[in-house]
Amino acid sequence: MSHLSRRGILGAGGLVLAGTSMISGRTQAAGLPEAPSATKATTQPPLHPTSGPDYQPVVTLNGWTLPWRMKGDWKEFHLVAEPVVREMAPGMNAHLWGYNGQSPGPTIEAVEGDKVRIFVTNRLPEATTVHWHGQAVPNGMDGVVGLTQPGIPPGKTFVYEFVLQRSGTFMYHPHSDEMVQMAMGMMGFFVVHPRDPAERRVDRDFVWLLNAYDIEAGAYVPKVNTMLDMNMWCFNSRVWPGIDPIVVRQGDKVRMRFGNLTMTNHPIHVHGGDFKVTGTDGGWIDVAAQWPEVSVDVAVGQMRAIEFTADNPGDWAVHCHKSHHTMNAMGHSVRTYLGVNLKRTAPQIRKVAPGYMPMGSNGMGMMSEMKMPLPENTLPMMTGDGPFGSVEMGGMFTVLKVRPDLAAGDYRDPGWYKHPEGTQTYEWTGDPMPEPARAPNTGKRARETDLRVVDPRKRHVASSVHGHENH
Ligand SMILES: [Cu+2]
Repeated sequence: MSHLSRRGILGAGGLVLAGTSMISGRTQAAGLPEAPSATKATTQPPLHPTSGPDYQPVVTLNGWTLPWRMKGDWKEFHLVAEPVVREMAPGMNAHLWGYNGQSPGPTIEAVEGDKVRIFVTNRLPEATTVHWHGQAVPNGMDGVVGLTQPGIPPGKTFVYEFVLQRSGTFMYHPHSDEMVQMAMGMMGFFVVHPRDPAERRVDRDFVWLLNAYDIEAGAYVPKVNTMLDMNMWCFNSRVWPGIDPIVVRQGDKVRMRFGNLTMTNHPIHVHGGDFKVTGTDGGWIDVAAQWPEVSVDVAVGQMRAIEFTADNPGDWAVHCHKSHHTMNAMGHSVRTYLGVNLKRTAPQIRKVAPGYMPMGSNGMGMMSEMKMPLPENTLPMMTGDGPFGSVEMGGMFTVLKVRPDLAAGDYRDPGWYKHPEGTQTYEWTGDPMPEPARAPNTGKRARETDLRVVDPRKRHVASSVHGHENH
């Protein structure tokens, strides 16, 4: 917890403030709990319960868990909606809206049957509310502006009180100027543990939100009117290589929970083996009905929990399978030059576009190693180094690190996996290879392509280079 400024909250529950006594009714809520705030974007250690039923607390990827206090039999939390600066990866800060110093906000964690009282202070320039996504709450606690409550005006604090009806995976987010407030990063996870400590227990339980932003190169504030064409596809408002590794001990039973608050679906793919889908928005799936997968599609507004035993040591990629979602800031209008002889075409293009730099005719993998000048506060499109060079990824990507001999509760990055002898791909240096079998009737090999270079100011063909056969 070293990165958290606790500002008065001493532990995860059990703290009774001096000078207060049990009083009933509305005045029981008098005396706001302090609002702790996170200052670093690295993954914080889980917060073990110090009172009530035991549970295995969750680890919020590049995030943290909100401390609480007990007041009588109420578990009290304090969320502060406010502008924040979020480091999305080293080299890029986004100016977002969030809760308690970060976007996403801290994970709220409690136990089935708990009475929770959540104070929400609004330090935004406009009204907000909080909706407890998936929770069965009294209607007046549902947080829908205009429908179930007035907006919380700037500077005011509202109180939400409800009893947690079931265990499972939930989220929270505003239901007030939603398009702007969610595009600015206002959201968080809400995990409810079973009352029976043995029920559905795992050794490591990771949570993160799938979220996205459109932040122009060199800018800091997201364009809130973008619906789908985002350029920052995030796990918890972080992009690779800024996303921490998911560290587990070989043999551990592991759970990962995802919630999707973007406007498109994300098929989350986990390398290294298969898993079971064990939880959906509506709760836990009976063991007999859990289905095996290697990717789980998380639709808009959905939560999914997956579980597996980490029996395969190594560094395994965990990522969204939409390949545009494992990229950082990229220009979607860049043309495809695969197969184009840019050496011959580039001089023609430079006549109409001085300074034009030809690239992409052999694919774009090399771009991850090119040191191109970028605008301030802009990340390369694909980056992040592994032990064998650039990983050529960005966005929704991180690494599941399965290692033997970790201590329980040790989440520190163990470094890169050392492959045992004879277990890694290698270059063939033996006899020359015979011609491989090819699909029949394919005709001629692909033609090399040239470009017709058109000066848009003149609207006529400035130059044309004819294609030729590539023998
Ligand atoms: Cu995706």
